[in-house]
Amino acid sequence: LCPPGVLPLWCRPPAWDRATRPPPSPLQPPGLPLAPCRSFSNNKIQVELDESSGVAMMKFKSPPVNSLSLEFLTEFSIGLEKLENDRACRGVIITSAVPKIFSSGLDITEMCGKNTEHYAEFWRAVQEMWLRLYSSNMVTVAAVNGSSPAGGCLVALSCDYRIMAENPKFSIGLNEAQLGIVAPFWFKDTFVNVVGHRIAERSLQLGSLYPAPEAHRLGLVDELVPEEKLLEKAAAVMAQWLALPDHARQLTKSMMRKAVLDRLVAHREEDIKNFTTFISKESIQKSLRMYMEMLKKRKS
Ligand code: CO8
Repeated sequence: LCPPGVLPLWCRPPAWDRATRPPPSPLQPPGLPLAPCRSFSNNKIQVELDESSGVAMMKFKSPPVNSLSLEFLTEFSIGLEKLENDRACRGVIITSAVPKIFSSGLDITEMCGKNTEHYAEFWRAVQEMWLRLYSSNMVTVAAVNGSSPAGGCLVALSCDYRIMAENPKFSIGLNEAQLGIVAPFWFKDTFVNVVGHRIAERSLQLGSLYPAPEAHRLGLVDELVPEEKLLEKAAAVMAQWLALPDHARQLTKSMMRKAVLDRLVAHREEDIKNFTTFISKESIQKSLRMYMEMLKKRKS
């Protein structure tokens, strides 16, 4: 049985089944063979797998801000599982179809004013997404083409390589402390594994969001490129990583990440309990409500 938040294979949306090849683009010169491409889509995420290169492009398309709702997380995990089990797929580039936003992180409305059963289901879906992404055998490249706070940053941190658009208006970081909440140990572990203990400790305590150039300086992202070159660069990096034999790269990745993954797997139920207890506190609910109001005020 699948845990709540993850749909069992037999009741997954038919849209995720093998789609027929899209009609030829009007730009495609007549007579030229089409690159074999399969696309899967739902109302949150679009995936296109180029079978000739073995690379999938996963685009978040949940406006206005690609917030990671229960539905989004469920579709994300399904998409990753589907690609993972597809022998034609060796790597995935994760990016956004929403201008200026990669992902605004966990959907705060899922953590506000709901009951404990809902919080538990939501948190299990967050864990599931991270476990799948962080442990993926595929090469995972984040093409961060917009702001990426908190859970959005976690998605990027969980990939093998991060390339960000060099726009200083785009920021990234684990800003949980600014919301009056605490990033769980596995967010922290993932962050430490990328930037090191000192930078992670300071950034987590201050809930720092870094503009792209600063994020690059700190090693939070590996490369900055002009936005229009982002996907081209991601494809080039992917080709470089895929040039190595899969088994050696996969075993190395597993060796580097296993301890952190095992820690959550061993404490999964306890982590869900901690989350539901923490998020149900009236003081925490109040902080989240105030934060949402601040977002709305800032807008008007
Ligand atoms: N969840 C839900 N709704 C959101 C979120 C979110 N994370 N982010 C933005 N929205 C909503 C806004 O409230 C607004 O709603 P409405 O249109 O109804 O007023 C709409 O999306 C558009 O937002 P903005 O107008 O702010 O859009 P901008 O393009 O100006 O800015 C930003 C986009 C930069 C993403 C901005 O919205 C922002 O900073 N959002 C907050 C991001 C954030 O702080 N996320 C943290 C979420 S918590 C998390 O991911 C980890 C939690 C770990 C849990 C640990 C617990 C123990």
